[in-house]
Amino acid sequence: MTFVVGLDDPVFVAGHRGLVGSAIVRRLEAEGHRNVLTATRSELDLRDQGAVAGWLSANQPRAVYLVAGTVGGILANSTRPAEFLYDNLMIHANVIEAARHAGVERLLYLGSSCIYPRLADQPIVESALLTGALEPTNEAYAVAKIAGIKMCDAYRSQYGCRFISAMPTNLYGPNDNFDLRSSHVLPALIRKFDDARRSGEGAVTVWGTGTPRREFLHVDDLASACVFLMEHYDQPGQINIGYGEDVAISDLAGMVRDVVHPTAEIVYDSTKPDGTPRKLLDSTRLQELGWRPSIGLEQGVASTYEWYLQHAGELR
Ligand code: GFB
Repeated sequence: MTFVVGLDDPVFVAGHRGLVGSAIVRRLEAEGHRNVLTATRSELDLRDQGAVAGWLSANQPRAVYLVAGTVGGILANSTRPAEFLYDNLMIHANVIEAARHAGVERLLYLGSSCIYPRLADQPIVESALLTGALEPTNEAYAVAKIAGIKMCDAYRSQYGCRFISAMPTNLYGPNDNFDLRSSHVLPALIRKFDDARRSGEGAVTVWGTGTPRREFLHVDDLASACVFLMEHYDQPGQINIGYGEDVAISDLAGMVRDVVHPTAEIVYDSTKPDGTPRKLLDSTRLQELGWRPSIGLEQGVASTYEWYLQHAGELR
């Protein structure tokens, strides 16, 4: 049941400017794909139903990577729930419906590990979906993401669309968001330690208690998993994409400190939320299909910091 996407076949990456979309474009181009379709936000607002329908009908992609969305870290999620719900629901609904009408043969929809219950058994298996209450700090985003999974499944069962859903763990890498108001923890820590190093500051503040555990996957590994799944996976329900190990936020902070500003002291701000205590994915199903990650966290932190140093000027 391998799905072969020819090197000249049109493939649409929705969300190509983001962390994930840019990595998928890099991956497809590295594999020799010559017809990767993209559209900037000013060219195509994915929340605009008519525009999305027109664009897909005109461009006729064979395959779609639906990796666009309004995303952010714990603070952005908890303070902008309306945007996280509206933008993501509209984007998923518009692209999935337009893909059906345009006769798209395969679509990969990307969610997030926050779809699982806050206190799910660890590591989290796919069948834990909708078995318990969500983490309040990201409930809006999770509800939108769950709706996307259910849309793919509903379009598969009612219309026969071969649309799949994949749920990645926490991601990081080049083209991440380093804005401290909206970023995830790993780019935030790189930025905070680098700012402190540059200004001669001796202490760096880490939000929460440092005890929550998170699993981090480099986005180049994620892109390789997405391309692999597009070609080798065709089932309803979501499939997890994880690294296989997690670390405490305090361990991550120590790791970033050692790379960026080794003499800095770490201070915890427990007035900031911890979020979910742990979310380690069980990625057995993906491993059984034959995919494995290749970039370890220490190596990934070091290379992401290198990228940040090269681009810090543009990001400030
Ligand atoms: O990465 P993060 O924002 O998202 O936070 P979640 C992970 C942990 O790192 C939390 C702590 O316990 C934060 O309190 N942390 C420490 C920090 N210092 C910082 C900092 O400077 N910035 C940030 N952002 N965190 C998000 C969800 O949850 O993960 C989304 O809100 C999505 O919906 C995404 O699922 C993958 O892992 O808590």
